[in-house]
Amino acid sequence: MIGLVIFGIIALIAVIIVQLSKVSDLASAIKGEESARLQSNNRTAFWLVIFMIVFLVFCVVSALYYKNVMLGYGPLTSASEHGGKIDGLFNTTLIATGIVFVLTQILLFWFSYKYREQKGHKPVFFAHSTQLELLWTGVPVVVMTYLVVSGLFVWNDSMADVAAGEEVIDIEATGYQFAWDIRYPGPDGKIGTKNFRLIEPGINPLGQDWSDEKNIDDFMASDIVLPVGKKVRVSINSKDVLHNFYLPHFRVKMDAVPGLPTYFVFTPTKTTEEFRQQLKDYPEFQVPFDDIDPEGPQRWEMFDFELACAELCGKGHYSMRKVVRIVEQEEYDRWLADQSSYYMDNIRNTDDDPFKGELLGFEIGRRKNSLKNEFIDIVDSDSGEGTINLEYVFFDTGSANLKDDSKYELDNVVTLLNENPEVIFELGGHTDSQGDDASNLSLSQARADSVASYLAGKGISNDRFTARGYGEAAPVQDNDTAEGRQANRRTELKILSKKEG
Ligand SMILES: [Cu+2]
Repeated sequence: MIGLVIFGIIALIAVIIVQLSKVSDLASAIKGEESARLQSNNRTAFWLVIFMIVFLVFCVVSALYYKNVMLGYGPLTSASEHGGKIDGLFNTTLIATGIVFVLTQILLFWFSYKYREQKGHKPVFFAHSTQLELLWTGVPVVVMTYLVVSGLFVWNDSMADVAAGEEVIDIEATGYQFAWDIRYPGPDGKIGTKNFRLIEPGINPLGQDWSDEKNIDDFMASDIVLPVGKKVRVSINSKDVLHNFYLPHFRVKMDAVPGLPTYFVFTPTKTTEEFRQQLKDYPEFQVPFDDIDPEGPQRWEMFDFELACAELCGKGHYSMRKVVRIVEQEEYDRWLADQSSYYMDNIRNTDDDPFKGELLGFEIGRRKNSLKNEFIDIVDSDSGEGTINLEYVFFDTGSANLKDDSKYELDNVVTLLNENPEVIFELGGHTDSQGDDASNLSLSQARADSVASYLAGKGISNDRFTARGYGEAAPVQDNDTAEGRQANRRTELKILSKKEG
């Protein structure tokens, strides 16, 4: 509505100017041609100078007014290592073109004032001036050369790939209509291979090749979370049309091209929290985040870095937004530990799994870590006592023969016992309630003995432990269900206390 009123006012002013010029035409007819033309020239020349002043003041004032909401200035200075150089380049270009802009505007309007038609002034004509030609060719050549060369340096710097052996966090962004899939490499630090022929919506959205072990621990993240100060290499892909991976606050912008992976390497230098503190000091960000709730949080408090698609890729283009969180290293490590592998959650032991029924190195590593955590928690506790269920110790049915797979768990136990020589313990064998009590008791004793001899064979001293069969006497779950019975058939490592001295 206000816009309409302003437009109306401008239109009316234009009408008035046209009418005034008609009046002056009439006046010239009355007063005589020449003096009327001189008067009109004077007036036009005067207003041109006024226009120039108003225009230049408007340019400067509007630039200053909007400074704090433009990338690169005030609160929105770059949050990445190379970003400052790109901003610097923009500023150099702005200063160079700004000087030329102001000078040419002043000359343009001042000349039309100074050299307007006046009584007794005669124009001078000259066809050629070598000095002038040299000046207006030479100066732009020097300035342009400087801009292009310094631009090349910044370009090479910003677009450089990771050097061989350099530490980097590899992630992958795949754009499609209308979202991004963000894939992290998992604990092995390597992103698994993929093939578009393997893409199955809902089952294998990226076409990951499950026979590549690097894929096993890869996980998909809903937000992009990255540690501050670490180099990140984003590999950028598209599944359908052109998209563009744009992180405005980090001055990262790269096309996502179907069939042609691109990349961008950058290093975040400010955490989300630090950036909010940077915004906090500026009035533009001290306003309510939500106009409907003026008492609610302010804009700086709700700020998040974002990933946007900067290619108009279809009608859902606007929804290709993701939050980017930059955190301290400890928080990043905690977040990583909470993520779970796409393969383990969705593919493991299904018909799509080429390793169905096999034990994977990745799983062995996971078991090792969880056993270690349990063990350390008990040893570090006040009492120093507690029981660990050795989940991955298996026997042949009805026998005390250890299955081959058990060696992973038992070797982990040996390592922990060697690292903590003060620990003494009991090995407990347990069965379910099927079969008669006496044979269950003897089977459980035989199984505990079998684990004991394995440990002894690996050099764990006999005086640190005892082996005891409990038969069916100590169930942990109901023996009425198959799962309950399975849980009751178990081998336990009971840490009794720390050996004195
Ligand atoms: Cu897009």
